[in-house]
Amino acid sequence: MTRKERMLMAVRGEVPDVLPYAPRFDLWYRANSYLGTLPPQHRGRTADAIARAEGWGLHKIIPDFLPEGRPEDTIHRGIGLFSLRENGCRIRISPKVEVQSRQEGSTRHVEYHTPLGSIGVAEVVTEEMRRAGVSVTWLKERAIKRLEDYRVLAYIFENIEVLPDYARYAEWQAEIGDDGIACLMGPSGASPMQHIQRDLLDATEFFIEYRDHQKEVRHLAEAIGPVLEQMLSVVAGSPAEMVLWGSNFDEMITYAPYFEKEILPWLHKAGTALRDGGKAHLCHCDGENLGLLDLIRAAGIGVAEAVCPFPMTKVTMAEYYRRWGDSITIFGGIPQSLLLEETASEQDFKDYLDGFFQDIVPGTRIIVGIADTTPPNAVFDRLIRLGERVEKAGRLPLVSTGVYREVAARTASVPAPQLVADQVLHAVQNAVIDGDRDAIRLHIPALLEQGMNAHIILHEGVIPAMNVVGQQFKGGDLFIPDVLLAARAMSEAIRLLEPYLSSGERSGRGKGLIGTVAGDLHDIGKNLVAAMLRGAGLEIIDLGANVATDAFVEAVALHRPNVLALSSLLTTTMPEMREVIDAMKAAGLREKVRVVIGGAPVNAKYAADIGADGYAGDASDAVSLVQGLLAG
Ligand code: B1M
Repeated sequence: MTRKERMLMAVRGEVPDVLPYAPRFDLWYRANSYLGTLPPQHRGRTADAIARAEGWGLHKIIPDFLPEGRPEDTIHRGIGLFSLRENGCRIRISPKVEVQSRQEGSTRHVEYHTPLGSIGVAEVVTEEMRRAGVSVTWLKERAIKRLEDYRVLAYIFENIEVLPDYARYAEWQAEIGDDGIACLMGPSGASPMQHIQRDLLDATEFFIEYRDHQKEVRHLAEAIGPVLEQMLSVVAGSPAEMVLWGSNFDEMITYAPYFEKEILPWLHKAGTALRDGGKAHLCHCDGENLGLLDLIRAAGIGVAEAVCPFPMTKVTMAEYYRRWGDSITIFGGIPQSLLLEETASEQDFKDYLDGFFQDIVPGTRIIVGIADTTPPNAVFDRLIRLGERVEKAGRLPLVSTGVYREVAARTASVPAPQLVADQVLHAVQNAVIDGDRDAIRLHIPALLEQGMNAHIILHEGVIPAMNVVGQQFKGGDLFIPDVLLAARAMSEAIRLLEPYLSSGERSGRGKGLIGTVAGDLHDIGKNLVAAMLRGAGLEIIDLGANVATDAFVEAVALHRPNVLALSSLLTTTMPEMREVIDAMKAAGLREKVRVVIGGAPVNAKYAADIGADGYAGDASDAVSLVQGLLAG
């Protein structure tokens, strides 16, 4: 049986002889080949040649978005469209839209000029990104920057044609041959709204725009819809066996009500067209899926790829298999943290695998893979041993020894929200909780005019309401947009109350600097923490993402903050936090500022190890932590 046949059988829910194994290691390969640090036995080999030499299936789901020598394939990356061979289609824009591009150093600028106006995007790939193995440019300047950009973009999308390009796809399919499934790549967002969210707006800005400018956002989504329809008909009619339609679902970013409203209907639509075209429908489910398990199942997808279980997320492999295993093929299951010495000892690695083979009994609908991909500093030997283990213990059907791991607790129990009973403050509290800045502008001046003390409005109205928001977010009852809008309403309240507060109270809440460390572009969590800290009355200077160590040190010297908050979402960038702390020591600044850290891969122990003053697991804990440190 070929590797491809095994995988296809798993996709169809049939029972191959042995579990298929197709590890994704593009990031690892690109970084190590760029740095000349591939293992000696694999020097000079392509990634596919390495997989073949090791006897693994080829993981052909996520393309390389930086193809050598074909810039035209990625020219529309800034508006979320690609014409790669893996797409099986080509994007053609009508001559009514003039497209200009220019390269300046590591940055490519692309401008679209239409009769309704112009928009521009800028994307960058730096030396540092190449060293980290990154395979897609970073959008430094997004397409939507002003309200008028919505209608310009709508015009552009109304003038797009999606043409089949099956010949190049078929060549690629033939290169892969019997060693893997050439998964054709549909659009990056599963639906028009997710397309806007992922590609056209800054990740955090989207949540605000989605609430503040519903009409414009919806109008643009309506213009994108027909382009996705065209794409669906092209991919459904293609020679592919499997199609990727839908990526990066995450219970916070594509939170359940949003997923249900904006994504689910398109997954149904795509699923129906793909099934009619005889194709398996695959989604790249690399995020935190606990709050989305039932919705993803209801979407009727065939394959969930990059499934990343506990300990990197809250859902154990056993739970995934129990909830999805009868209808969805799970491709993944090995969290990448298992491949790193820093986060998993040899014993942890072995224990995980022992449990894994029990969690997936009888082993149907499983393709063993890495979620999401192998990091550059992974212990390569673990990929090899994993392959050997699958070969040895993966004869199907698997037999149970009765081990079952429960799903991890969602969060610590959330105390019931406490609000003061005072009727006159209710309106202010509700305005904060509802994120209603206009209501704040109405109620606070009215209360001040009635003679209410600003200190009472702040401490008995505004701050308790923000605490409620933090608790409800933690408990999963409020979502990211709610928190961002509440924090914005709270900042407005503080601005209005400021002149009436005592000078001690005005200056006493403190100043903070925040940023995501070098090499790390994840900024949604950091932005949330910044918003909550602002909401709690701190003056926050946000240095952004991918902040160099020197830039942190210079900013501390310049702004003299009370607190420096560092965020990191990648195991590979965690060490940057220690670098920042060490550099501050060297500059004689460490004693002058409290350093706090957060982000998915770090914890309290790590904070202590690197000499930070504290760790917070989420945005509301960050507020309590910082307030505690400032009070102490
Ligand atoms: Co990426 N990504 N990503 N990604 N991404 C993760 C983090 C990953 C866990 C996915 C996975 O493997 N399942 C994985 C990291 C694995 C690891 O190293 N441990 C990963 C990877 C591998 C990558 C790339 C390398 C993928 C690739 O190229 N193959 C690449 C790296 C790019 C780079 O940074 N150089 C990459 C890219 C991206 C996107 C650009 C597509 C996008 C980021 C968009 C953006 O931020 N502007 C993205 C996303 C969205 C994710 C997931 C799906 C979601 C992250 C998120 O925003 N969550 C994520 C999967 C996951 O986390 N399970 C994943 C919502 C947010 C509110 O939560 O950020 O955790 P979070 O923040 C929380 C807390 O952590 C805490 O409070 C926040 C609010 O409660 N917190 C702090 C955060 N910072 C704090 C600071 C504090 C205190 C608390 O200071 C005191």
